[in-house]
Amino acid sequence: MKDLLTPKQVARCIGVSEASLKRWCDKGTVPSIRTAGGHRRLPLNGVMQFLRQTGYPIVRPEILGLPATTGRGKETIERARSQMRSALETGDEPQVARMVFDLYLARHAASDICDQVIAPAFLDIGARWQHGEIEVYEERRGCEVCMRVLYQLRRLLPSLSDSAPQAIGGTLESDPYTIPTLMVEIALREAGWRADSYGIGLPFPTLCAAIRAVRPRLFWLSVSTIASTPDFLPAYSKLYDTAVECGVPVVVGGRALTEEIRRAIQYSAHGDTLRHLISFAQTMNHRA
Ligand code: B12
Repeated sequence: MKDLLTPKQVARCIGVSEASLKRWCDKGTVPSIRTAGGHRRLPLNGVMQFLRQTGYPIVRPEILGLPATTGRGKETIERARSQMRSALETGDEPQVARMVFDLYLARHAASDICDQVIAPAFLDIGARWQHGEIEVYEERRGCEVCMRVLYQLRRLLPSLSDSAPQAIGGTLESDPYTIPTLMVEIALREAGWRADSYGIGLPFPTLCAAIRAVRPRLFWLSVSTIASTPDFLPAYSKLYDTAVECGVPVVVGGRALTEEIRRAIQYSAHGDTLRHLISFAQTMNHRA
């Protein structure tokens, strides 16, 4: 995937003349910039947003770095949900990518694709691993495929404004789950936040240090597993106090935050899904 495209490439991709494409650039219908030499260049994410809004059919998706079959049919959440598990289990990256990008082009939010298609597929994969129906390598390979496709999706999101509010987050020490925290980053970026996941396995003290140094407008914690509840509770409490001291709201979510744990901790918001997170983040952004 190249991040800047020429008018000729985009024209070939959607089957229109280069002259029409250049005209659209000049009218601002498609976002474009000029090189130092005066040539028009189109940012990939701007082209993607144009295609989403206009529904222009993609004739040559490979020019945008998308799988060759992208845009050949109308993908629905229901159909993708039933096919995603097997595509992930078999490591069929082009198929996973095609489903994700077709849904995105059909104007489904990236956060809904994560909540309603990818997360349920992994729930099934986990159950099938538990029952000995698939091998560990199949699950692990599916995670790698998913991460690569999510990073591609992230590059297609609209550009963020300089005044976008900042959000940071990640997972705790002993929590190796990479997918949910990346999904949170994508969901917040889609909602107009300058969101950065600091990754997995972060000790509590370093998260406190990050909150103090960065002072983001929002901090998230994705909790998929808790190694020891007696250790977690006081350490989390210190983290929350640090955030309050710095005026930073803490949003928590993830499979390990059972009702029992949630009753024992404080937080600004909890979400079962990315959609919950976005609802909260939108109310915060309006107060900016
Ligand atoms: C992939 C996977 C792994 C991989 C992860 C690799 C990676 N790169 O991330 C690895 C190999 C690390 C792994 C290890 C283990 N795993 Co595992 N794993 C899974 C699996 C299949 C998918 C997890 C996943 O990423 N799902 C996709 C995400 C996106 O879904 P999600 O977490 O639900 O997130 C959604 C919401 O929770 C929410 N959300 C999440 N974070 C946040 C944050 C905020 C702020 C908000 C608002 C919302 C939010 O939004 C997300 C999108 O909708 C799950 C099955 C399952 N139930 O999901 C098992 C599962 C969690 N694993 C399990 C087990 C048993 C293990 C191991 C013990 C296996 C072993 N014997 O070694 C180890 C333990 C590791 C540890 N230290 O805890 C069990 C847990 C059972 C239990 N009750 O605790 C499960 C449920 C499988 C099963 N059915 O048995 N695992």
